[in-house]
This record gives sequence, C-alpha cells and structure tokens, in this order.
Amino acid sequence: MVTFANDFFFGSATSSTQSEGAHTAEEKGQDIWDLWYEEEPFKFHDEIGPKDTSTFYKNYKSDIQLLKETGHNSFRTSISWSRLFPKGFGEVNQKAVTFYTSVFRELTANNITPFVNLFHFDMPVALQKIGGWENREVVEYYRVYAKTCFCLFGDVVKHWFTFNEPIVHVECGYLQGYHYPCKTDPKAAVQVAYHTALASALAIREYHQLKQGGKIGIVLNLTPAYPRSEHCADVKAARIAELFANKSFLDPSVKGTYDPELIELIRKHDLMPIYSSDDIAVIANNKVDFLGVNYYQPVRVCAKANMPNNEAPFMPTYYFDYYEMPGRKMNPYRGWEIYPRGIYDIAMNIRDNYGNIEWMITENGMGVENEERFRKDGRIEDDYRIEFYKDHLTWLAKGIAEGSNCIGYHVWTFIDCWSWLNAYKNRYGFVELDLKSQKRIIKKSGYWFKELTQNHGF
Ligand code: BGP
Repeated sequence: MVTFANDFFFGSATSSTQSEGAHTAEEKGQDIWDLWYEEEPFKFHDEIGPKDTSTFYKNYKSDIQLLKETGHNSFRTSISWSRLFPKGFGEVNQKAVTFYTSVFRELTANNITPFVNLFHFDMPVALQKIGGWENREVVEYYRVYAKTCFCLFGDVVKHWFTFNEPIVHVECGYLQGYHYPCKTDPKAAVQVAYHTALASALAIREYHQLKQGGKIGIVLNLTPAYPRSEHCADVKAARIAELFANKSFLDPSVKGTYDPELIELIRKHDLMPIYSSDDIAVIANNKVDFLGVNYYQPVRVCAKANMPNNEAPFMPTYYFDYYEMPGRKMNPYRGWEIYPRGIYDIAMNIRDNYGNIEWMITENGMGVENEERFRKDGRIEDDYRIEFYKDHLTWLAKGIAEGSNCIGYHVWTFIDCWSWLNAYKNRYGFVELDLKSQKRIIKKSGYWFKELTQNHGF
C-alpha cells in the first residue's frame, strides 16, 4: 500500500476567476480577463469567457458539501484582488468581505482547511492601465491588498500563498503573447518578474509582522528540465532552462537570492531591471515559510541546433531547444507529457538544494476532452484520472519516504472549471459540471479520492 501521514493535506485547488462567476457583479472591478474577453472574445475556446463558471459565488455552500463528499480535508482558492478592491486600491468592497469571510468560515466549519492565494493571473484593470507589474507603484498597492486580506481573514485563514505560478504572467504576458497584455518585451518581462518577487516578499513581511500564527508561501509551477543526453551541451541547456523556468522564483522565494548565473545572463542580454538596494534587502530578508508546487509536466531540452539570431527579442530559448523524447507518454488533449517520476525529482531537489523546506503539491491533474464518452449509468468513469493520480502519488510517497518534507497533495481541480484560454475544452474535475443547468455529478475519481483520504493511501 502507498500511505501518507494521518494529518497529510488532501484536497484540490481552484482560483477566483475560474470558479466564482459574478465576474463584474456585486461591485467587483474588472480584472484583465474580463477586459480581454470583452476586447477579443475569439481568443477563447468556443468564445466562452470568465463570466461562465461553476458559480462558486452563489453556490459555495453546496460546493463545500461536495468537497466533503469527495473527501477533502483542505481546499485552495484565491481572493480576487479586483473584487476586494474594485480599483485595485482605496475603498474595500464590503460585499467581497462578506463573501470571502463566509466562504472561509464555511470551510473551517466543515473541517476543511482553507489555503488562500492572493494572486492567480488576475491583475485589476485599473492597475494594468498604469502598467501592471511593470510599475513599482503596483507593488505597493499589492502590499496594501495583501495586508488587508491578512487583517480581514487571518483569524480563520492560517495558510496563505502570495502568488500562483508567477512565471506564467511573466512569460505568457510579456514574452509569448498568450496572456494579456500580450507583449513581447523581454526587458519588461524581467522587470515584471523582479517586481513580482518583491511584491511576494513584501506580503511575507506584512504577514510575519502581524504574528497571526499561520504560514505563508508561494505556489510555483516547477517543471524539471531533463537533458536529451548526458552530453555537456545538453546538460548545460537543461541547467539554463531550469534557471529561467524554475530558479527565477524558487531562489528568491526560498533563499532570498538570485542565482549568479541567471543574473549574469540577464546582464549579458542587457535586461537588468530597475531595482533598489532596499528592495533587494526586502527579498533577502523575507522568505517563504513553506512552498506550493504545481506539477503537470517536465520539460525536455537539448543544445541548440542553430545559432540564435542576436537581433531578435531575447527568449530563454536563446540557450536551448525543446526536445521531443521519442515514446514519451502524453496527455493528447492538453499536449502535456505525463511523467510521474518528475514529482519525485522535485521532492529530491527541494530536499537537497532548498534546505528541505516544508512543501506541498498544490496542483496536479489531467484535463481530458469529451468525457461524455466515458459515461456509464449516468456517471463519468474517469479511470485514466485515477491512474494518473495513483502514479503521481506513488512517486510522491517515495520522495517522502526518502526524507522530503511534503505535507500535502492538492489536485487540479474539484469541479470542471473555466480554463484561461481553453474554457471548457478539457475537463479536470472530480465533479462534472453541466455549464447550462449548473448540475453537478461526482465522477468515479471523486469517490476514489474520498476512499484515498479516508484510508490515508491506496
Ligand atoms: C495551472 C493554473 C490553473 C489551471 C491549470 C490547468 O497552470 O494554475 O489555473 O488552469 O494550470 O491548465 P489549463 O487550464 O491551461 O488546462
């Protein structure tokens, strides 16, 4: 049997934008997803935007009962910055205070520990208009927003995260054009990354000063980079891929420093951000208490086949090519490799290179298209998802047995949800959502998860 400690956190994660609905109602201000969908609806799968969700805002009480039915002892969601501060700063929206207070109380009343994240890709439009994370002022507004959240909800919430996957708004928003503001501007990307790390450290400082007796961390999507071969050029390619994708936030968050090799590369390409020594000291002195890790897929890389164009805008792929390993196992719907052993490698990396800091898996999951075809007697029999979780949990248990300090495993996600660009194309939930009728039916994996958590293993 694969077993876990009795107090191991088992649960799932979601985010405000992907679950709440009431996207501009109840005095919520617009965030960049609301705006982007208004401007360019064709960019979203089936033109379904952030207003079509599982309506957690309205249905949170019955959803929390479903969390219980599927065996959760913990649950992560995020606070919407623009719901709490419609303009990003200034006056607090009292309706948001009432909503989040009662969500967190309802969770704890049901013995479900809330893990609360402050930023999940959802910059308020009012702040994006003044430059978003490019602007140092926005860092200050974030600090005030974070402190406000701790003061309002910190009596109930004892597990906080400052950001979810900060490298995503850097890469997707400022290099690759996948997310608003869809820029390709490497200098801005570095500034945004640095400001985000600073914002995280400032929030941590605020939290520690309040002495509320809880913990604060950051959620990073760690994608271990595997070289094509042991050839030194491939190994170097993997090391550099790790620098940009993982170490860029892992090091400042856990160690309070940046890897000198990363700084050297940033300097070499003339991409150094505007910074102050006071702010660098804030990053150095305010480290996370624990770490959240989202793991979906590894990256495989090799040495570049062709010389990069020095005149092109800088991309991390200046130093490596992505490599498609023959015979790799794929999730064809999402186009992501399935590599359960990656979770063990992460566990070892954290144990050996990051002081064995306390950590947890904060997302892991498998999005599948057209799950209707797996319906039997009214219920979706998602055995592939159960197998996916079992494979990952087996490797995680091995990492824990070898001393890695992992305290929990949260899947993505509890109920089929709106995904940033793919809308409802791929379904991830333990619970099936009929978007039109809002009917919910627990899938086979939801019942399996309940057994898992009751037995502390499988
Ligand atoms: C993570 C995000 C989640 C979620 C998940 C699944 O990167 O933190 O918000 O969306 O990925 O990815 P997708 O929705 O793109 O299929």
